[in-house]
Amino acid sequence: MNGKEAAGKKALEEIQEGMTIGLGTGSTVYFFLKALAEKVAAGFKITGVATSQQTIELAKKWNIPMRALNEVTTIDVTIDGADEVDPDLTGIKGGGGALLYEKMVAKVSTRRVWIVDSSKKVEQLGAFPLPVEVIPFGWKHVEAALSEKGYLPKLRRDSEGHPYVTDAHHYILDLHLHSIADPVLLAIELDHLTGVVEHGLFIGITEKVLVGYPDGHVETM
Ligand code: ABF
Repeated sequence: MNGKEAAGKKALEEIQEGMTIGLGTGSTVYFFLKALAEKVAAGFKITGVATSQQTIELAKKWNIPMRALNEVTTIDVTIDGADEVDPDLTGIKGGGGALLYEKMVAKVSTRRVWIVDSSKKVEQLGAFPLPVEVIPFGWKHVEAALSEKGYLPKLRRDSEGHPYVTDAHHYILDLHLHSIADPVLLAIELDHLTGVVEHGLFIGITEKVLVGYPDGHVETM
């Protein structure tokens, strides 16, 4: 068992029957969904709310009952992955391109639990390029404004070299910052940049992080 699988399975302990659960996106969440689907197959009653088309497809494949975000008033707990997590439980998310829907679902959720492998733990955020979701209209001007600031933006492209398009039909500029000394300040700056829809700085948006290690043990942050 690897760290992702260990954390994914451990997250089952956060779930009770009858819950509405936010279902995150990514390869760590894959293990959580697989384990959850086995409980559902054995009669465990829950309702899932997905954070991406990718997760919707997995849920359909594994017969996990789903509702759209607009069909629920609250979500009891959301289980999601992350690309980096610092000691304050601030994270960078969006490597999988789902940051907007992930942040929407997280903000509606009563509790949020991230599941990561130990490679995601960092002292300071920024080695992982920070995803910034932008509208396609005028994205080159947003890119220029971010370049002016020295943030080294790079348009995310798909395997064929076309601009990567999110589930919400936006583009993503990844900022190569190397380190982020003040995530709060940067988040405020990005929030006020016209054309930016959302960014991958998740600040105060999780209560617990389950960190899986290669030997299968899971640490709680
Ligand atoms: C998702 O989990 C994304 O925000 C993030 O990119 C991803 C982490 O990916 P993985 O679990 O595949 O390492 O929430």
